[in-house]
Amino acid sequence: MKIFSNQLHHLHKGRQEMFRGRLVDCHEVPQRLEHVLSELERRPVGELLTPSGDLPLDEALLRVHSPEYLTFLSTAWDEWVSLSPDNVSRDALPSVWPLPGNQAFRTDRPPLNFAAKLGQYAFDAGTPLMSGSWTAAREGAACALAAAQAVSKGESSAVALTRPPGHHAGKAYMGGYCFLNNAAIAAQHLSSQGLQRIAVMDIDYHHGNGTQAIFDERSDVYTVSIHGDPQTEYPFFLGHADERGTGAGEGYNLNFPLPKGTAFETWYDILQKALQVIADFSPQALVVPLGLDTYEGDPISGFKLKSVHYLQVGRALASLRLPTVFTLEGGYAVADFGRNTVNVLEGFQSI
Ligand code: OKP
Ligand code: ZN
Repeated sequence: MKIFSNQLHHLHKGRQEMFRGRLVDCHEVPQRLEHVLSELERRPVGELLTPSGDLPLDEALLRVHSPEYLTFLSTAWDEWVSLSPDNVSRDALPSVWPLPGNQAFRTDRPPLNFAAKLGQYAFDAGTPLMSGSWTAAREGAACALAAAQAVSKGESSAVALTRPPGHHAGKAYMGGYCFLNNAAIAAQHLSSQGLQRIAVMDIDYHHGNGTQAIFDERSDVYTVSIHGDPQTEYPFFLGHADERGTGAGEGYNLNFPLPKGTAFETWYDILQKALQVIADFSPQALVVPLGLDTYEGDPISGFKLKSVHYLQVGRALASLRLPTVFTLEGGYAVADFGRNTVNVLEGFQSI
């Protein structure tokens, strides 16, 4: 198992996020990844690597995200600072949005104002954009691309230790701590290399709205997600069981929303069901957006999995016997995050 990481993730270190009506310290912190790396030192499950500098990263990003959005991300920090020199010590958070639907604000006249632009490209106020966000997100995406490349060249599994996470980011939007959709970048790379059927099994606590939306109209990438019911859980506006895909993609998305408070036994039954659906699709590869925020100790989530259960989760994923790419998503019980992540990988390797 090849494991890709990059120390440049440290460049993304948001200060505060809007959470339950006030600004609180960010949950998605650099120490998360340091805990994974130190646990991997204690319990090596694979070869630790840094992505090579000559990956075709720009092409890979453009196959998933719009050029306008990528330009926005790459210039946002400079634009923010150019508004006022004081902004150097402040993160950018959106505060105004073109609410869609009946109220129909105009989106045909792209705003010049930076706060308005941020509202155009971000769907929540929980995702601070700071000086290093673009570089860190890009290097995270490079890990995802390198992992997908390793698998497409014959490696049986590879892990991208991505931070910031990615599964909430859409073709042209950021949100939920995510900027670039690492899992989609990995899946798209496998597709571009000629695979005709790829499955995505998202096991983060939160619905992978970005990944679902990116592949919504495609029948060659089957997206499956088990998550907290969006009626009560973030991201609220997507992730219901009746979302089965659109057009040619109809039948190639499947959501398993579960109530907040769900414990391992119920969750694991659903995982088995989801994996059977994936097996019936007979994919040639699997991408797993791996969130560890299903953990009982997670401060912002509501499932009740215990550390030991993650070994079993890894074994269940491995039972599909598919070339597999993992991307790292959520998990905010920081001190236990390394153990839980490596438990999944160790369980996976044991099969
Ligand atoms: C990212 B990932 C609710 C605020 C929720 C966003 C959670 C993002 C989770 N008031 N904040 O899927 O772990
Ligand atoms: Zn999550």
